[in-house]
Amino acid sequence: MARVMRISSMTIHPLAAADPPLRSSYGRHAPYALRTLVVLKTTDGIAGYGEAHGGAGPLASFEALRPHVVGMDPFQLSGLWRKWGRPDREGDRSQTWMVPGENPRDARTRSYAAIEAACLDIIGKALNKPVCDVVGGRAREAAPFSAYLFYKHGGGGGLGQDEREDEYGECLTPASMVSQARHMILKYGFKEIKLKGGVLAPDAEIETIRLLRSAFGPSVPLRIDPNCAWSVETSVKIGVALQEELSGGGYLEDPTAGMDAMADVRKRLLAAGVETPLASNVAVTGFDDLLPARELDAVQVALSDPHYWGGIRATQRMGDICELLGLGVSMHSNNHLGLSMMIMAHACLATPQMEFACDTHYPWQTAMDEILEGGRVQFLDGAIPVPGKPGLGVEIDFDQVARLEQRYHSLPYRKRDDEAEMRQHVDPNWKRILPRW
Ligand code: GKR
Ligand code: MG
Repeated sequence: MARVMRISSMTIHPLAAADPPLRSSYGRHAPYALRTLVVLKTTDGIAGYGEAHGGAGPLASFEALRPHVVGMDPFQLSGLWRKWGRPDREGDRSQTWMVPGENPRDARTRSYAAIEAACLDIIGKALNKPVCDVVGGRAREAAPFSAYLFYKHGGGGGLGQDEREDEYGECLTPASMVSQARHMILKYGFKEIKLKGGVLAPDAEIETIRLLRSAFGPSVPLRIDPNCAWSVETSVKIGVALQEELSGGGYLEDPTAGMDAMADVRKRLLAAGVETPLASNVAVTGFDDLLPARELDAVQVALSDPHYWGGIRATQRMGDICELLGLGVSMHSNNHLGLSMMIMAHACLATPQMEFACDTHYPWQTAMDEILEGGRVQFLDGAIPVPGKPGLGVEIDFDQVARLEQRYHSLPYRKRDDEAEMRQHVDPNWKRILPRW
């Protein structure tokens, strides 16, 4: 009988990486983004890595999960999902429009996702296969990503000695967004554009999209995501105004808050002859949102995320369900480092239904805070090819991890709070109001 491999240790590293002052309807990003690195080692001496969101909440969740992980066979992921991964149906309904990236109901699912990534990394290394092949093979040879544009204040992120060069500069006008797009596309080769909206008044954001359209032409699909900043009325007005610009593979993402309001926007857009799909990572955050989204016709493109939905295999399950329901699939992102970049790439490679270029915040992080051995993940024409190495295809630079971990402990940040940053630096009375326009 084959010898069973076991997880012999689990180490959790809380990390802080410099992050520029990006804006969204939540407020403004803090000078550091928090992440968590999970390192699993096996009795055979194989190390596997997972990355998750950061701060005190995730750390507690990983500690609670530890007794289930140490001693387990890394191949036995279904049992761990059954015990731990499934979303807590008794918990509060998703509130991602209140706290960016936080879905209280899915805390366990998110910690499961990082453990699964590390186990798949181990399995891939043991079998000498990339993770996308371990989970059923690749649907495409490279994972395409979009240029994720943000209005931002001047500053590259970090504080004091850690301050980063401001590669993109201040960007608070429609014209400067075109420069940001040109820079990012030239550097990475992205073929689709996502604009984070909900920051400037609607007319200025309409102008931004129009300028992007005339700068890049109809072969570059555009999407705009104001994170629910608009009323139904405003969403319809903008959807009608941008009918042409968002056509040809683009979409309107979370214009307004809540499934019913999204359904209302859709109904009114269709009545006006506008078929632009509505996408969501706010109204739809988990498996039990998919059916209502379809029944109400509130969402036509669901945004997956291998961190939030429960890993790479959950992303594949989501893709299958979306196909059955006739929904399109794209991928959401939040601040992340290179390890998550690879987790997202493998999820995309192995999910046949992922027909849109995925979101990524990667251009906003710098080489100085990369935790991968050999530096940053490389894009080829806006996409990440199947890596030549087994597992996730990357190794960790533990000197860098030590630096980012020490920094985490020296900083006061323990959870993301864009509203507080906004009050401190921009508007002392800032409060996130929905809808703002
Ligand atoms: O980084 O500010 C940000 C984004 O707004 C992020 O938090 C969102 O979760 O990118 C995300 C989205 O698509 O909603
Ligand atoms: Mg979104």
